[in-house]
Amino acid sequence: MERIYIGLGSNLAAPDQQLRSAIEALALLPCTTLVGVSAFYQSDSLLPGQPRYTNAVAALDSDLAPLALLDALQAIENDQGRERLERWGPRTLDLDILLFGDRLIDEPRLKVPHYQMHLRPFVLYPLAELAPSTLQLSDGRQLSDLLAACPFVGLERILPD
Ligand code: A4P
Ligand code: MG
Repeated sequence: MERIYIGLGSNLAAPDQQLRSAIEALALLPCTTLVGVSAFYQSDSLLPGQPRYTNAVAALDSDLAPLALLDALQAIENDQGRERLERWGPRTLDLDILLFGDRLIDEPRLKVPHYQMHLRPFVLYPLAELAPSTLQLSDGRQLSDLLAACPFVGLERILPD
């Protein structure tokens, strides 16, 4: 079993509902237990001119191998109507593997830790709700240091209903 953190994001087609559906799908993954889900956070898109995003983080314990998990996450994205038209385009659902136990993964299809998580308050703050404050990433960085360098700006925390 490894502890895995997944970043969820949506900015199309009722984003909060997309996240709730995705969380139900994560709970049904084989060889996997859904351990926790953060609050939901709304923020402006990193690209101007796109609808606002809702983001959250989920914690899983899983025996799936990393690429098997990635396949399963992409199947959930596709089930929820994800169309990949342009990189960083608006999407009904984006599921990113943020951390996978203490693994450093550098494969063509999968880089872990997620390459931009340290820049993204909508990833770090929900992650901090679930992870121990002393969490060390597999590349040696401390979550507390990343949080200190990433102000809580532009985020609106929404309690799930
Ligand atoms: N891939 C590599 N590493 C990973 C990983 N750790 N987890 C590969 C998941 N996938 C990973 O992803 C492209 C490819 O990345 C996948 O096929 C997989 O093999 P994608 O989801 O198809 O494309 P994308 O999401 O458009 O690209 P990317 O780089 O994942 O975009 P991001 O980083 O997700 O950014 N603003 C707000 N407020 N909130 C957001 O969530 N998200 C984006 C998109 C822009 N602005 C945003 C938000
Ligand atoms: Mg993505």
